Amino acid sequence: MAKIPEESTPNLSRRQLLQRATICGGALLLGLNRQLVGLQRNPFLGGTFLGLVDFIGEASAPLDTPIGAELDERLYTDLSQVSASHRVTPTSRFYVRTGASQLLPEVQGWRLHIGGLVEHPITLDVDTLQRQARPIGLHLMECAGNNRLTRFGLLSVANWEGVPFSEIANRVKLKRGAVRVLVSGFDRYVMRSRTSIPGASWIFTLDQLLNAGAFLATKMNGASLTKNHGAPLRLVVPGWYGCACIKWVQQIAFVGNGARATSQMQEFSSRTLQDGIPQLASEYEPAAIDQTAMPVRVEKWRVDERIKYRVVGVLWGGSQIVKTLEIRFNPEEEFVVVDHFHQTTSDPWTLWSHDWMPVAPNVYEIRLKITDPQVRARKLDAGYYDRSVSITDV
Ligand SMILES: Nc1nc2c(c(=O)[nH]1)N[C@H]1C(S)=C(S)[C@@H](COP(=O)(O)O)O[C@H]1N2
Ligand SMILES: [Mo]
Repeated sequence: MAKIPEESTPNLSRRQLLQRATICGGALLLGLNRQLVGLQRNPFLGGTFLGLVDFIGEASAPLDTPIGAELDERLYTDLSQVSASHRVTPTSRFYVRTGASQLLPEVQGWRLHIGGLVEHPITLDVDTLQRQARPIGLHLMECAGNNRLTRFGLLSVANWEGVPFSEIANRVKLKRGAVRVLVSGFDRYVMRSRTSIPGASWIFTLDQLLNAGAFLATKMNGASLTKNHGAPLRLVVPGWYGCACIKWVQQIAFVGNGARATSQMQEFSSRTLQDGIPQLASEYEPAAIDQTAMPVRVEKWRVDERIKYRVVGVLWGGSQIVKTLEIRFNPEEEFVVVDHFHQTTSDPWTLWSHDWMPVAPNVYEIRLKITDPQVRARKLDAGYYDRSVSITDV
């Protein structure tokens, strides 16, 4: 597989570095302990939780803290906090891949234009859409550039509300040949980005949007969208990478089959595993997330005078329910079946855990494998989601 370009971390200000230094340690552990008590199947009950083992070889970017501004703004979610009772990412910790522009218009008076190959273009005000919105449920979002350098923190789950795309499409009568849909958001910024090309829009086939259950979100986790998450309107395409989930949506245009790919589609072509950088929208594969899995924390316990570890992780992506998940602790070791894994839905993520007693102190590179036939797991199998820990105590 070709090398996938990485999301780069903007430089941190001194203040941000200082903030970071103060949030480590105690508070996190306390919070975790509380969550662990809430875990249903805890094979280590009765043991003492000693702490988390850090993943090594990943960037030291701060987690759960906004850094940078505008197009370069990022927030990496601390995934070590995910548990059965914390399946949804609180909005203040939901990842941010692009911050809101300082030029973003006010929400009052925001309009959505629906045009292109339609009999009569229409303009909807945001109030109309907000009145039409309803609960949609939990959906995961992941940036296609999520990787070690971002500590895999460009991955989150929210409980969404919004208007199904089917209802938006029903408001207009399509002309012949209107088979694709161009969704565009507001994208003018004051600052010049160091890491991204401005201009967020994506072209889907109408069927792709309908089959995925795409919707225009107005709320997440019970409150209006925040500016950084696309207020007042953002597209969510369940199962697709975040780059297709256009924020600050202003325009929906029905277009023909020959439409050219947008700059956003081209910018993300290798991260969405396209073949080269196709010129036409029709030459793009859906930017869907393949099935994948990774550890999110390694817990260290003392149980009956012995040191034991528990690896907790998530599995997400794809559209099939996976039966068997396997784990390997170094390329020389064999894959073994993950102890506690049972998937019931492919969206959002599924938590799994595995009890582990390493044989010797060592650096272990943890990789997961999905062995079900016919499951595409290209990034997983290429080692893209490998995470390493250094074990000193066995
Ligand atoms: N208008 C607009 N929408 C956008 C982007 C953008 O830069 N501009 N970035 C996309 C990318 S790359 C991702 S991963 C998701 C991130 O959404 P979030 O910041 O709410 O997590 O938004 C997508 N939508
Ligand atoms: Mo992204």
